[in-house]
Amino acid sequence: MTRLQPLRLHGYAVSNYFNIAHAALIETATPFELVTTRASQQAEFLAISPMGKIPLLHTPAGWIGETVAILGYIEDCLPIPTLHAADPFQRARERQVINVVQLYVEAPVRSLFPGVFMGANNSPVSVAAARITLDRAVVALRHLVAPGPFLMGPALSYADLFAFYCLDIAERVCGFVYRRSILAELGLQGWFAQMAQRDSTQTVLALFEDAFGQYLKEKNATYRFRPVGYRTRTPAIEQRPA
Ligand SMILES: N[C@@H](CCC(=O)N[C@@H](CS)C(=O)NCC(=O)O)C(=O)O
Repeated sequence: MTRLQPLRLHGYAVSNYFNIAHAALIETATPFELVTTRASQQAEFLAISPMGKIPLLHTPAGWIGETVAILGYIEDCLPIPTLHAADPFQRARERQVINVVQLYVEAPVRSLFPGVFMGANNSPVSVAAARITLDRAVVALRHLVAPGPFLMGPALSYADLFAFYCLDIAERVCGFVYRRSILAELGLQGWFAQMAQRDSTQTVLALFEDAFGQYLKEKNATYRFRPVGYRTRTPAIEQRPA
């Protein structure tokens, strides 16, 4: 498909979902612009993002929300399969991993954001409930992924991008709440360290570190953040204000 104007990715770099979509655009060499946009429940925003969430992709045909749908669109616009395997079975397995990470790692961890990143408290009930789902997800992911060197084999896939940004946030939350390392339990520290070296990751996480430090201050968060010092390595991208 030919596009006359670049795609515009709306959101901001505190969001792990925005960061997945940003990394996918870089990794697929898709031309794009970033537009800083905060999630909102205002009617005007709900008209383009019905759940009031970020990220959002503005395409010549209209708006797309939900990261999985955004990744699907990016991939479908490419001339050849790039970050999904060509083989239908392998592709389905990649999507299986993405779903497991989204529903059974990211969602329970997100339920704990208030007490970690937002200056509030998590009830013992929510801490215990999240742990049950996380424990099951760890067992599931041990069955599903084996770095070789990427999660699904020799090639980078959307499963790697999705898992990287969700496990990054999960590692922070699980360390803080449970004093446990989900990466260690999954045996994924080596994979994670390799992923962190990619140019796309460095670029995305450089923006994350700036935005996240500011966000935690705004929220008076209990979580203490030590920036790693990621540096933008890919060519400058136009960033428009909201
Ligand atoms: N399922 C959505 C989740 C997106 C999401 O939760 N985004 C967060 C930021 S990381 C958000 O917009 N939160 C605001 C809200 O939930 O009101 C996706 O895949 O894009």
